[in-house]
Amino acid sequence: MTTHHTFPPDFLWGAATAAYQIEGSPLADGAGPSIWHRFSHTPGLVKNGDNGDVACDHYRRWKGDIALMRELGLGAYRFSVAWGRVFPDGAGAVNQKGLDFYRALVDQLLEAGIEPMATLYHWDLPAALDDRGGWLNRDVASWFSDYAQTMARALGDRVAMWVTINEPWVIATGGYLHGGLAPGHRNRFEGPIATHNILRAHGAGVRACRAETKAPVGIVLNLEPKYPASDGEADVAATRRADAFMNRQYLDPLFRGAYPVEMPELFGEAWPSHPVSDFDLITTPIDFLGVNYYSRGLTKDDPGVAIERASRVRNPSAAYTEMGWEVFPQGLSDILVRVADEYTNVPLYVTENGAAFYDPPVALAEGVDDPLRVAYLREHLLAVRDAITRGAEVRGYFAWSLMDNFEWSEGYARRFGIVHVDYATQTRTVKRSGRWYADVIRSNGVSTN
Ligand code: IFM
Repeated sequence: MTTHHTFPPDFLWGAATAAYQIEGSPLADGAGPSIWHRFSHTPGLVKNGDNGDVACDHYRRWKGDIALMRELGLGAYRFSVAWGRVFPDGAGAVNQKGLDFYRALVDQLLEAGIEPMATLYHWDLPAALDDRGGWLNRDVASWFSDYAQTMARALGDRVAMWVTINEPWVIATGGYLHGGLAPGHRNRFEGPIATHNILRAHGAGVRACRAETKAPVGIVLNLEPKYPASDGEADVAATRRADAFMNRQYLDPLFRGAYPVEMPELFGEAWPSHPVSDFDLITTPIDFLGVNYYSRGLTKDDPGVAIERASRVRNPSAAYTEMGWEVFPQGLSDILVRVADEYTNVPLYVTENGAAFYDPPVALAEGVDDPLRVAYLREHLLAVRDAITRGAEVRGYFAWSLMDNFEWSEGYARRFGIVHVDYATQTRTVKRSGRWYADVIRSNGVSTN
């Protein structure tokens, strides 16, 4: 017997992308280069030497892409603005053509009946600001605030929801601590400085948006619940450290005005002290929290790992995605409920969730059959519904990603899309997962047998 699991009547169904991952034409119409442009053009840093020069060519194909969103029945589209299109030098003079691109995109989305959710920062810092220290420079908070104010002034009456910053943990850890992402620094001292300035910039950005628009403003965190690999004391303590490092390092300052007590011990002499007044800025109230969820961390004590002294263990009975991430839907439900119970009663949105599984580079005549992705999405949507029944106020869900795209240091080798992209021809083909998701949207729910 088929059961249909319905969602609340006004639940928002969307899909997400980010500027550098899909747009291409990174220097068109007066745009300034970003740290990702530089990073991906440095030999050896991105798999197969890939870069975002063309990506999905969305900068030129955006009209067709919106038509595709309409075909899928999306209620909302989460995209990001490339800071360097609007401010080629990161600060100072506005590049009108860059602003016009996003204005046209937003107008067309509205015409298609799709709510625009704009993320102001999804990792592509203008290179000119990196030259001035980037996220390590305290001035970044005012650079970001000026940029946020410009965007909110230009589009505040049309963008339905604003996100300041996407995934602070990844920006600080990948960009400044371990160096796998732009700008590629590997420095224990820099990670916490970057984190703190990202959070300050977020607070300043919220205030700047509020000065210009009544639309809700929030931030997006990537949260990964940690579970101990055993009941042993060492693994339980490691799990607490891993949780402090990845989750509470961001949740606590945003909602409680202080970093977790574990932080000085984790970073040792690299942990800085911060002016108390910074936390007034960081705790500036937000209207919603976006949660990006992909997997959990099954955690064991590992003294060999810097900072959190913990590592992930493989679960032999679980399925894994091509990113090497365990498929664990229960973690999504658990983290949403935890955030609602322990941190905030602002509405929550799942702003990214999805999976990279192998899809052929070229769509076959019969399309792209991706049963693993369908199963992943189904199980995670049921987990969202479970979180709602457990009391979490989850108002919407955005599949990552609308289409296959540039997966950062993995280049084009990982496909997350519910729409397939043939990069040689730029042909888009809706995958089975995309058709399945369109049915979910149409019926406002998930069917199971
Ligand atoms: O592609 C990324 C995205 O840019 C941020 N969140 C995780 C995704 C998958 O790795």
